[in-house]
Amino acid sequence: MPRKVAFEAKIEHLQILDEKGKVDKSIGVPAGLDDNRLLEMYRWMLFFRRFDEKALALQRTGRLGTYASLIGQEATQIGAAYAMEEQDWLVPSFREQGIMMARGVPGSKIITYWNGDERGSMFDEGINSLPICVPVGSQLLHAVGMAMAFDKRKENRVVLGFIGDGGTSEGDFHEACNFAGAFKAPAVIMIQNNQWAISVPRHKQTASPTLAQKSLAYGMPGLQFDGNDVMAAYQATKEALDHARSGKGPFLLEAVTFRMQDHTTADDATKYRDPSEVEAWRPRDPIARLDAYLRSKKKINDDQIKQWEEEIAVEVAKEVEDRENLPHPDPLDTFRQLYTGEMPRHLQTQMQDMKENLG
Ligand SMILES: Cc1ncc(C[n+]2csc(CCOP(=O)(O)OP(=O)(O)O)c2C)c(N)n1
Ligand SMILES: [Mg+2]
Repeated sequence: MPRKVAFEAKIEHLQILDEKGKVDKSIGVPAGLDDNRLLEMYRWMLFFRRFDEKALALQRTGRLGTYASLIGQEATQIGAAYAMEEQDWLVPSFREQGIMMARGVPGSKIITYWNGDERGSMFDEGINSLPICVPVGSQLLHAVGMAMAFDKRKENRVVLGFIGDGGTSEGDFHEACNFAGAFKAPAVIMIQNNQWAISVPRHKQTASPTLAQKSLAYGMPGLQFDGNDVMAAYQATKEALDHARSGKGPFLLEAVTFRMQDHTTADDATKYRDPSEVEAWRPRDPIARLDAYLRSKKKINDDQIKQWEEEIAVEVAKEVEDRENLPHPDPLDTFRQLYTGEMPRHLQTQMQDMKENLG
């Protein structure tokens, strides 16, 4: 007996700028990305990379606790940053320092955070970003909850929440997606699929051929894009944010990218990852790709890059200096920063105890 189709769907993949830096003519450069903006985005990507290299060097010389590098993932983060509007909120995980900085979080805060200092989680009023979040997946519940609140208050804000490929196996991811779908929350969930979750490869994470298709179970659209293509990252995020902003509910994005470095400085990827895999991704480098495009249009040259490199070296050094010039934290802040409301009695007692022992 013939059966009716109960549900049918497909997941699209978007690429605009190919590995050689050529634009797909059938799509074209996204409206909203003129050459000047593309140059700004290039400079930011270079800044992210140099900032990360500096952070890795600080860690190796004992000046930084630990660090999670975004090298290889610059395009997704800057593309998404440019697609957001001023009033939108960013909810990062722990590898989103690029988009955080592009949204106004000072680099010194990122370094302060990774030094285990809570002042790295305190941002000035007007910076619409939550702090770094290490418990995998938990940040998306905050993201969707915030989006639901903005919706109830009729505020024109969309929340962009980030998660990794590994994070999609957490219950928190599914609960966040379910709430977002059921309540039509103005939220965009961005999965940065960098192919690895510490030592677990993407193919062992889930049997789903794509991560974007997880959207279907929660009644929201999903789109996969080339995460090393800055134009696709911008376009995909823009479409998703527009969708959420217009009251149609959430959107799930999957950026297909690659973690070029170790998971964090506490990891050694050579123990579980074949170096040939890293080499295979090198030609897909997001910065080189935009470089090739802008050179072909004669919008960039070696002199300009050299000037940026010099400026960026000074800017990165300034962020480190700002961090290292901070006065030592008060150990009692450990207690004070846990509660913005009233501190429970048992913690007050412990705090008093510590105060006396500190002398
Ligand atoms: C709830 C929880 N479980 C385990 C960890 C340890 N941990 C930190 S990052 C990570 C893997 C995350 O992989 P993915 O989501 O792909 O993000 P990526 O690190 O690749 O950016 C794990 C297991 C954690 N921080 N939180
Ligand atoms: Mg990952």
